[in-house]
Amino acid sequence: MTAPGPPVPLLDRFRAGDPRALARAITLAESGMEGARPLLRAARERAGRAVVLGVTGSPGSGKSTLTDGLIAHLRGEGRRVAVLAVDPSSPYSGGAILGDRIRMLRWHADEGVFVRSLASRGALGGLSPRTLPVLALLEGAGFDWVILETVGVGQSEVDVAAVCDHTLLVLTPAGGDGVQAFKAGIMEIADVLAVNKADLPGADRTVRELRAAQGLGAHDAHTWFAPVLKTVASQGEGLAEVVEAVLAHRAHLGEEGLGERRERRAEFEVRTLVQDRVLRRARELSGDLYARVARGELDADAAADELLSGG
Ligand SMILES: Nc1nc2c(ncn2[C@@H]2O[C@H](COP(=O)(O)OP(=O)(O)OP(=O)(O)O)[C@@H](O)[C@H]2O)c(=O)[nH]1
Ligand SMILES: [Mg+2]
Repeated sequence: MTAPGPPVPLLDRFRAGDPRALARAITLAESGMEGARPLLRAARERAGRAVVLGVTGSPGSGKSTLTDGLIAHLRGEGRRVAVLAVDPSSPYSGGAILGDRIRMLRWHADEGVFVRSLASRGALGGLSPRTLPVLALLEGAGFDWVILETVGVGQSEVDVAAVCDHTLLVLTPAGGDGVQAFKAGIMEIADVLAVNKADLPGADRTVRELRAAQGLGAHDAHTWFAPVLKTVASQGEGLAEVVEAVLAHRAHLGEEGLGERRERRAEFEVRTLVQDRVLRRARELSGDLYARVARGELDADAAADELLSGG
């Protein structure tokens, strides 16, 4: 069944940059409504101007505080900023949502700031299929910066890196966070590293360890070494340097590199949708298929073929 398209005025208002039309468009996209599609196409036609920055890192490392500080800094330069916070209600965040709400409230009256939270997480632990269309809407809505904040647990930080132009990894001096990141292979996804809570002991050591670790990887003349910066997000310290580092990475990527990242984003979006549909269909069609595989009546390959061919 095809739902009716959005009334033309919504599309016009979205094109004109009306924040209420954007909010409505996001609601449509989030719930996977057909009506979102013309809006998404309109957004895509104008995408490619915004700096799309992913902010990820361990729970409680200060991502939201830092994002808020980035908004303040960028607003000071007259930039328009949109923030998409994914999964702020993760069990890892504890009571952080209320703090986030209060923090973000101060932007309520500022038309140059748009903040939205999505509580959705994908079936495989990463970004949900609904996140990407929302990101695309924000990208096409005329913001100078679009920031995607998500807690780095498992697949999600890898996903963030796959869908953004730049990835900022937020670490802290506590508990050997830097070394952990290196061991877990997370450092490779970072274009900029912030050692936040640099007011706490051990920040300089963490920075040194991270820089040393970076030198160990394979590199050549074109390798981008993610700048390792100290920040005290709660005091707004080091944020100008973060913005500078992101823009330096943007210059490093150049038009070609940015085009590749946009394509990667589109690929990710389509792939996530395919994955979602296939898994949903597999659930619908599986019947006693798994039981038959378990009993050895059918091998797993044949079962997969059966599901993909429509049962
Ligand atoms: N000492 C210190 N505390 C900080 C700093 N930045 C943030 N915090 C505090 O760290 C706590 C967590 O900050 P958030 O910004 O909510 O961290 P988060 O990474 O968004 O947390 P989740 O979204 O729950 O993963 C809060 O109590 C902040 O006030 C900093 O630079 N120094
Ligand atoms: Mg947060």
